[in-house]
Amino acid sequence: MAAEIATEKTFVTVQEHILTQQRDHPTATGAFSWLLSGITLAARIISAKVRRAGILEVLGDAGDVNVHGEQQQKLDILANKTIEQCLGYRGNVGIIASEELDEPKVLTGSSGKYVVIFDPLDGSSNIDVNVSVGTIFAIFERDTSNFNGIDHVADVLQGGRRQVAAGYVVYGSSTVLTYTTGRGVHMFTLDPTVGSFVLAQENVVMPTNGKYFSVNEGNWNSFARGIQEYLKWCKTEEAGPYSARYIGSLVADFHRTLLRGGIFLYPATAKAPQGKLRLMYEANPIAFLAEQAGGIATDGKQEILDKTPHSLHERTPLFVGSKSELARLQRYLDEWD
Ligand code: AFP
Repeated sequence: MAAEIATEKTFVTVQEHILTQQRDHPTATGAFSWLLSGITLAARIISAKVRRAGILEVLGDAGDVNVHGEQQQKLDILANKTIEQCLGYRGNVGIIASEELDEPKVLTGSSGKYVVIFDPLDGSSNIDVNVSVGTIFAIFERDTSNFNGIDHVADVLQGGRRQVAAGYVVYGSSTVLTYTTGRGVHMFTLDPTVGSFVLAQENVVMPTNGKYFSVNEGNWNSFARGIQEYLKWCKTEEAGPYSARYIGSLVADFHRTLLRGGIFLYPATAKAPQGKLRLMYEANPIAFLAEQAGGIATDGKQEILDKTPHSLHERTPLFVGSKSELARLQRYLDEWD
C-alpha cells in the first residue's frame, strides 16, 4: 500500500504537459516547449504582482517613488516588461508585439523563429476594483516573406489560422492558465504553495449551449438591430430566459463562456465602429481556443480565424461561444441586416 502511494501520480505540471504534447510532434526540437515555459514563468511573476496590486498602490501614494526608492509603474507596463524579459532569455523568440508596444520589437535576429503577440494585462482598468484581469497570448512561426526592410509589422500580420499556440491566464480567485497548440484546450491552476501550474482539466469542451449572454448593454442604443433582437429573445420565456453575466474583462468573460457555454458579444458601437477588441492579441487567440474547445468565434460576417489582418492594433467586433448560440445570433443578424 505504501509503495502504491509513493508511485501514484498525483499531479501534472504545465511544463510536463507541454513536453508530453510536443514529444508526440514529429518535428519537435524542444524549442517550442522552452518558449511556452517562458510564458508560464511570466504568468507566475505577473500573478504575484497582481496579488500585491493594492499594496504596491499604497506604497505609490508616497509619490512616484516608493519607499524603496523605486519608480512606481503601472501594472500593465510591468506585465509587458515581465513577458518581454522572460521571452528574451529564450533565444528563439524573434519578434514580440503587444498592446503596450506601438510597433513590433525584435528580440533576436534570424535565430528567433517565433513571433509572440500578447495583451499583457487585459482588463487592467478593473484592477482598482479587484476584478479579475488576464494575460492573452498568440504564437506564430515567424514569416519574413512580407518583410519590407523597414519595420516588422508586415511579417507579424498573419491570419489567426496560422497560430501555432494561444492561451490566456486569468488572475481571478485563483490563477488559471489555459492553452492550446491545436490539440485540444488544457487548463491549469497555479498552486501558490509550490509555485507550479497544475493540470486542472485536459481537453476542455465548451458546452454546446448555455444559458448565459454576456454583453455591455450600456451600448444598447448603438447596437445593430439584429443584435438588439437577439438580446431581446435571450430575455424571453421561450429562451429560459438566459442569465446576464458581464465582467468587462475579456479573459474572465471568456473563461466563464468556455466552461459554462453561452455567448459573449462585443459588437460594433457608435464609440467603436470597428468593435473595441483587438484582432491580433484578443480576438485571434480567444477564437483559436474557442474552436479547439468545440465553440466558435465570428465578427458577425466571418470567422475571426479567417480574417486577414491589416494592422497590428486593428479592432474587430467579437462574438464567441457555443456553436448553437452563434448560429442563432447569425440568423438574427442575417434577418435584420
Ligand atoms: P481595459 O484593458 O481598458 O480594462 O479594457 C478591457 C477590454 O479590452 C476587454 O477586456 C473587455 O472585454 C472590454 O474592454 C470591456 O469594454 P467595456 O468597458 O466597453 O464594456
